[in-house]
Amino acid sequence: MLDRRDACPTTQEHCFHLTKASARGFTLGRMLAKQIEQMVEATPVIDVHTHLYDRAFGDLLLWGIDDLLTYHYLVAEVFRYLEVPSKKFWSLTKAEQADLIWKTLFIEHSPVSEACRGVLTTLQAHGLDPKQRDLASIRKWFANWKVDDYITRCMELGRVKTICMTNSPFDDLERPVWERGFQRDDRFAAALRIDPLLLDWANTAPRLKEWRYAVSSDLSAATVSAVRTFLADWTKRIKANYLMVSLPASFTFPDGSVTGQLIEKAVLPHCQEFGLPFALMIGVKRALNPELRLAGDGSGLSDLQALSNLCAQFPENKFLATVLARENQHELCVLARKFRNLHIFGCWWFTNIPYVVEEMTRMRVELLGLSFTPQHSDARVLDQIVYKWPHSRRVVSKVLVEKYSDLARTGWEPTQSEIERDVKELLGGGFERFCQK
Ligand code: FIX
Ligand code: ZN
Repeated sequence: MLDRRDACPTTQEHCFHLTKASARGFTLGRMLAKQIEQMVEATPVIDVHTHLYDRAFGDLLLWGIDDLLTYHYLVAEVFRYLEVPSKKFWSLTKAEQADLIWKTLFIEHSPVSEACRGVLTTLQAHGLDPKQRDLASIRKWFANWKVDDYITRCMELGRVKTICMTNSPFDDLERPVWERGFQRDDRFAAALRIDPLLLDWANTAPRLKEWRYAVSSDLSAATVSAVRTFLADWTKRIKANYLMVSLPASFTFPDGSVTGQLIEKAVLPHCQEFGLPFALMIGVKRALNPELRLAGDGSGLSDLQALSNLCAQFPENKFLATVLARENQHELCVLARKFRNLHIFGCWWFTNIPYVVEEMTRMRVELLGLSFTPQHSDARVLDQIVYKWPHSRRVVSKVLVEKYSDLARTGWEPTQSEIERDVKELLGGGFERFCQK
């Protein structure tokens, strides 16, 4: 096998030369594949959607082993095995729930699911030895950390340069912090989350009224104007980078519903005025099993005609989108090929397992080149960026190595700086440009 990395005769730069690999044709040399992996590992990422908070929000920022173990992904998994009724589970303290999850998912069974593996990757990255199976000493280690230092450590380990938060003016714990004001940590970017406005108008209108926005329950011009004032106030207050909603699988547009009217008359004109994208996460079935609380949401097949209509009817608006059902992913890629005002991102929630991330990333590259954002973490616990990013990066680099190898077979030799450029594009550069244009 010939493994060369000579200076390219046509440029001054190094090219990733081909290795002749027996009868299977050409592949990139193993050393060069390693270099691509290292590049993907080392490039800082913009995490475009999380549920993490600037430290000014105090306890809203979850971190540490007990929060890690009681992540709702793990709660859903522990209920598969538990004999205790859910009421009893919810009556336990957080530490007791964590104990039970550790015992059930890590000690009594091998922790092979993606969410379980994530906990172990995190412990390992911190230099803890997961095979000791010693939760007490893990807790002791975490107890020594101060949140400020821990934020920096997790961001360094996950190689995350910016964390986009999910910021809801409708959250009674979050709202007062914004209203009081605080010194922003510029590593945390804001996103204005508006689910209650779009999905629960009956209960939201009275709240807006209480906050002195002159809305009535109808959607008159005066009400729409007051909603726009509300959106403008909060966009400015939090310096929002985009507006966001998560929508049920049954979402349709246009359909004359209150949701549709608010999107059309208030949200989209507002986004246009402020030059902001509107992010849609489509396909959730909330409270499929309410007993499981946050862990009880499900997934459904969506009709992406709604997204297609939005992109076509509002070409001046920018849409960020991710969809939950695996079965919707191909259609979403096709839509992104048709509409330049659509940028797709992330392998959301149930699709964030290596098996599906790999197929989605490969499909997206094959249909969209590099004009998409392969992943977001959706982290709810700070520590999760320490595992979610390495797990995702591994898959992204695997697909990239495969794709550069395919190019190499044609005689196209990507240079190191071209690969660097491409990786930056995928890990936040493309997203940033889409948001700015
Ligand atoms: O709507 C969302 O932002 C979802 O990501 C969450 O509701 C969900 O609970 C989650 O954490 C998924 O990863
Ligand atoms: Zn989320």
